Amino acid sequence: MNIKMSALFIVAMFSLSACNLGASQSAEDGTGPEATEAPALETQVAEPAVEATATVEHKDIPGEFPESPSGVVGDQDSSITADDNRAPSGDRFTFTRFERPFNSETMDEYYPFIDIQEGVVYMDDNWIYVAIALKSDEASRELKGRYGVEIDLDLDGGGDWLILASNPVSTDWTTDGVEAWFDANDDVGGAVAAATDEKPEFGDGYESFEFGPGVGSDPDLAWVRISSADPNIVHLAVKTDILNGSKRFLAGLWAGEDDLDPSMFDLSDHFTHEQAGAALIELNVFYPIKEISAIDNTCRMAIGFQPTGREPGLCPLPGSLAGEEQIDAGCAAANIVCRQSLTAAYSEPVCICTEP
Ligand SMILES: [Ca+2]
Ligand SMILES: [Ca+2]
Ligand SMILES: [Ca+2]
Ligand SMILES: [Ca+2]
Repeated sequence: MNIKMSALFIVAMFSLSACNLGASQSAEDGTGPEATEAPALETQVAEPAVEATATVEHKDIPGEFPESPSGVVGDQDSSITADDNRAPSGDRFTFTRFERPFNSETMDEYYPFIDIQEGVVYMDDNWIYVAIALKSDEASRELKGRYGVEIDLDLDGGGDWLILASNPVSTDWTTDGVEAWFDANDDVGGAVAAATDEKPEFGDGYESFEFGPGVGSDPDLAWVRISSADPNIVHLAVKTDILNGSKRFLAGLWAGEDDLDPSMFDLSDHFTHEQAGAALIELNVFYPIKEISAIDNTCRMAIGFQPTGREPGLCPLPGSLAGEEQIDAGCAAANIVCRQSLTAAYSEPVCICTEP
C-alpha cells in the first residue's frame, strides 16, 4: 500500500509581506463600534448598535483555493464506533490529541458536525486557506459548532494563533462569527508543548483578541464560508500577514463547542487526565470523557517545509521517518490506515494512525 502521505508538503516560495497587525485589543476593553448618538427627539427610534458593524467595508476578500494543497490531514471517523459510546482511536489526551465528538459522561450522543474527517491547507501570497471536512449529516445539515485552525509559527509545539469561526451558514465568504486569537505571552503549550504537563497549569491561553466584531486593525483578516460543493465542509481563510514574513508553520485543525475555548489552551495543560476523561474504552482508568467533551482535533501538518519528524504534535510520518525519531507521534507502520482524499482533487492517499 502506498502510504506516502507526506509527499504533499509543497514548499511555498512566496515573498510574504511582513506586516504588522498593530497593537492588540483586549476582549474586555469595549473597543466595539461607537454607539449611535442619542436621537434628539424622544419619538425617534435609536438605531440598534448592530447596524454599525454591518457597514464594515471589506477591501480584501478571499477567492478560490489554489490548485495544489500545501498539506492534508486525515482524522478518525467516530461514527463507526458511536453506537458503542466510544471513539475508535486518535484520542490521546496526553499528546493534546482529541477524538471526542460526543456528549460528556454517557457518550451516547454523537455529533457528526464536529467530527473532523479530513483537512486541507492551501497557501498563496495573501491567504492561508483551510478546508475542514466534517462527518456528513443528512439529518440536520447544520454546522452548529466552532471550527478552527491553530498555527504554530516557531514550530515549538505551542500554538501562536487560533482562528475560530462559529456556526457558519453562508456559502459566500464572510467575517461574521470569525475570531483570531494570539498568544502574546507565549504560555500556550505550557512547559512541555503538545504534551500534558505534570501539574495542570492555569495560564491565560490565547488571551490577545486580535480580530472579531469591531476588534482589530484589519477588518479583512479572517473569513469563513461553507463549501458550495459540500455542505459538510467548512472553509476558513486568514491573511498570511499573521506569519510575520515566515513561510513555514505547523497547522492543526479543531472542531468543537463551548470547550473549544481560546482561554483554556492547551486543554491538556488546563485539565488533568482524570478531569478530562478519555474517549477510548481501552483507557479504562479515564474512560469516559468528562470535563472536555464535544471536541475534535487533528495532528499538525507541516506547511511550507519538509518535517524532520521531531516537530511536536506533528502527524505521524509513514516510511523511514516514522518510529523512534518522532517524539510523540510515532505510529507503527501496521497501524497507519490510508484512503482516498475526501476533500480535494488530491492523488496521494490520506492516512491516519489507528493506535489507541
Ligand atoms: Ca481527532
Ligand atoms: Ca474525527
Ligand atoms: Ca509556537
Ligand atoms: Ca497566553
